[in-house]
Amino acid sequence: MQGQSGVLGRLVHSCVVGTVATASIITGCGSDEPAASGTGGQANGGTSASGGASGGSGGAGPSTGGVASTGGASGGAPANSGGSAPSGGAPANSGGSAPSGGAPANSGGSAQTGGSGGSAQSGGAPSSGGSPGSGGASTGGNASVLTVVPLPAPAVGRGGSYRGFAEKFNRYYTDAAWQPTKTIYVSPTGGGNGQTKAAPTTVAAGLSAATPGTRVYFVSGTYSGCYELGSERSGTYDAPVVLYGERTGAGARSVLINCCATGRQTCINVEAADYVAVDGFELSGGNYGVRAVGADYAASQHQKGVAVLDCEGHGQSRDPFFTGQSDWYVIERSLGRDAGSGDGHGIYLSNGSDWNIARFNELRNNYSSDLQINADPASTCTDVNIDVSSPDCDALAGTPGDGGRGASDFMLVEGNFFHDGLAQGPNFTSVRHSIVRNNVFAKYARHGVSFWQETTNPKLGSSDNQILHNLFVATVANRQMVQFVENSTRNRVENNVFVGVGGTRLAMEVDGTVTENQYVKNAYIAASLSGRTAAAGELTIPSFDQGIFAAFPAGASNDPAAWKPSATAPFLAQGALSPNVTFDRDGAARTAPTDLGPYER
Ligand SMILES: [Ca+2]
Ligand SMILES: [Ca+2]
Repeated sequence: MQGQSGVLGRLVHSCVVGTVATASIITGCGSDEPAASGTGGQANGGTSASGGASGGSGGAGPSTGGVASTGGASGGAPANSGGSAPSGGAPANSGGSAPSGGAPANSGGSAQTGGSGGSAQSGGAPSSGGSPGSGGASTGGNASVLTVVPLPAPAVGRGGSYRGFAEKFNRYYTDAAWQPTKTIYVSPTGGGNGQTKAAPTTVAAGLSAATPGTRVYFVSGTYSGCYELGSERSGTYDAPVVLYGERTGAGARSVLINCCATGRQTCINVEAADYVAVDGFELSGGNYGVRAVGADYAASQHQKGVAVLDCEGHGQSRDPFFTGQSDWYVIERSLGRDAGSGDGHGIYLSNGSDWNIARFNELRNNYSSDLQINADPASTCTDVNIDVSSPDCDALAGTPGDGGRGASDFMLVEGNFFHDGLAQGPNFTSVRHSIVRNNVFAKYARHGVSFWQETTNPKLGSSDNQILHNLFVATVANRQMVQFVENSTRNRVENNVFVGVGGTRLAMEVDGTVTENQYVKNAYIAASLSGRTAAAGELTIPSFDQGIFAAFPAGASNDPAAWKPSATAPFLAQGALSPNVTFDRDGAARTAPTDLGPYER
């Protein structure tokens, strides 16, 4: 939110949304980085809210249960999650028997032990288990992370399981066989009836005629304006509304929208409309490229099923891609660059959204954190008089009731290329039970990735996440490549590569509130640790040799392949193969023992 909250006395960085017609509270904001980093992010909320409901119950459901690959068959099963795959290898997820719902007893069950035996993943099929929302069981020990699916397939197919929940994503994304029931052609000038490509109508006419199942086909050209779909233009789970930008014969985008300069200045705004897909647009300027928001903070008021695919947003003063209160959102194969000083995030997922996917995107040269996931409990809870320690604020997504507005759960951040940021790397702020894998995080002017939060409620720490097979690169001194602070605990950090360039750099910073992270087989190359020491079996390599990468220095390149390992990379064939990360960033099958980092060689 904007810094209106004098009570908190926060130096909130400005990231307003401008005039919001239907719900002025929709903003999604929060700070850009932890105060601890010392670069001017504000301190946490500092309210006195923490006291209340702690005590360990209620909140976060199941333990993270460790990645299936760890195999540890035993116990640790959270009291009632039901999950925790019996050693037989039954998928933890299906182990369901989702207890009716009582709040999951604890989140404590040590992640370390919770793993499942065998193929949690392979078997872990579709949510046989606890029905979504039935209380924790669905994540059951979380042994099933989520199988890596190479492009061009979607991360999850139509009707499949996503982290133990029946998927609710946009069908245009999950179902390649889907066909629109109606297509309306539009062009910059319009003039036709819209029924054929030769007779396109105006964008305004096309959008106002959209109903579930409609594809609005933007013919090649340069458009000037801002376009909006409101709730009356919602699609449905079975019949989405699709905004499609024509491609050239070679498959390149050929529709450019130059954003308007008035009002919200959003090229494409999806305002409390569900099940809208936006595919194949270049969006230039304005405040936002594609903005997708729900109706209100409460989970039941969130938007559902927006998909942003193969788009490019650049030169927005705020964010190329922005969401708030938007569940089951996907952004994939999109480029967000050159976001400006008004907010400056390449992708911003805000306001306690859950079940989001950010996959195979490129973010570069953005003014602020290139991926900002901020659940915004200050905005979604404190500012509207909801205690941050109440289930309304901190409940795990999918648990009974309408809670969890101040936390973002079950996010998937996979295969992205984050690089050459003008400030800091991705922020995971009150982000829980999420997966971050096969990404490249290379070079920031400030520091790298942060797992943290803005409140004093320990349950809102960025906890129970899986950080697997990523590459982190830093060139600046004394700024961490990744940070876990403010109760961002019970995270599993495995098979990652940390590289310092130009001298020994700080790989990781961990504070005293973080005591239950697991660190397995990470490689630290010219990279130091703060707050912990390397675990047994981790690789510590004192100096960096640029020959370990395919094409170092990669600074002039926007090709992530520059960061592939060479034959001399010291982190090849070092890790245990996880059934949950069976493919690398390029879709190549991983083989045991697996190479650390995002690429298998
Ligand atoms: Ca939530
Ligand atoms: Ca290999």
